Amino acid sequence: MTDDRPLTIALSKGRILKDTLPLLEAAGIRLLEDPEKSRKLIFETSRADVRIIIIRATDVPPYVQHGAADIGVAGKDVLMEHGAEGMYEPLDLDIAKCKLMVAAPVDAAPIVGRVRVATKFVNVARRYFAERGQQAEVIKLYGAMELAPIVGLADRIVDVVDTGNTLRANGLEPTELIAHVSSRLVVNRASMKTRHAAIQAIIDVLAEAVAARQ
Ligand code: PRT
Ligand code: MG
Repeated sequence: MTDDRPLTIALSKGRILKDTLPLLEAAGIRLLEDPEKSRKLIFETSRADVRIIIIRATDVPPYVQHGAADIGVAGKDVLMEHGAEGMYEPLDLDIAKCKLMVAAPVDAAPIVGRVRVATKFVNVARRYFAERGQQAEVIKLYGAMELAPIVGLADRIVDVVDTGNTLRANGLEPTELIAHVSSRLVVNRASMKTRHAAIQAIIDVLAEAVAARQ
């Protein structure tokens, strides 16, 4: 089966876009304008058969899962939270690295009984504390998790940490590592069959570009 629609790649602005563009260049895919300076959401590329859509980082998995994008780049944190249904994860791009961690106020006392956890990663947090047999009340937030322990909304937070500066600036410290995080190439399962040659060629070139950077 052939498909004449352009191959659609879903990216998010910020660190993922910045670190993915040089890898895509190796595959001959260059953006014709800078998304960071545009309000457009769909961008043509130097390849007539490839377009790039720019969406929120957390929206990349649903777009790829449902086939609105054939390929996407998403952090492992976002993939762990969303689940991998309908997608392959063929390549670790080794970019946008960080850690998913539990953090607590500096020198906090151990929690006896139920711990209150503020996070945007509610599924990851529920799974993590359940696996350890610790009762947890998980409170969904959309940002500024670091504030929650300061104002008494939660005892702990679960968030991604890079330098740890944001935690430190708010009197918190990382206490437990949940997972090492980097960004992954994800591919819609149906696209992988119907557009196999085009997609496999991109995976292969990206894999080479990633290896060349190590
Ligand atoms: O920003 P938006 O709400 O649109 O979505 P997002 O935060 O999910 O997107 P974005 O672009 O900020 O992050 C995309 C992906 O980059 C994440 O899903 C992670 O996989 C990865 N990544 C790598 C990070 C960081 N490093 C990181 N440091 N994502 C977020 N941060 C945050 C962190 O939570 C902290 O608040 O940056 C802040 C600074 O971190 P420190 O530890 O260096 O102070
Ligand atoms: Mg962000």
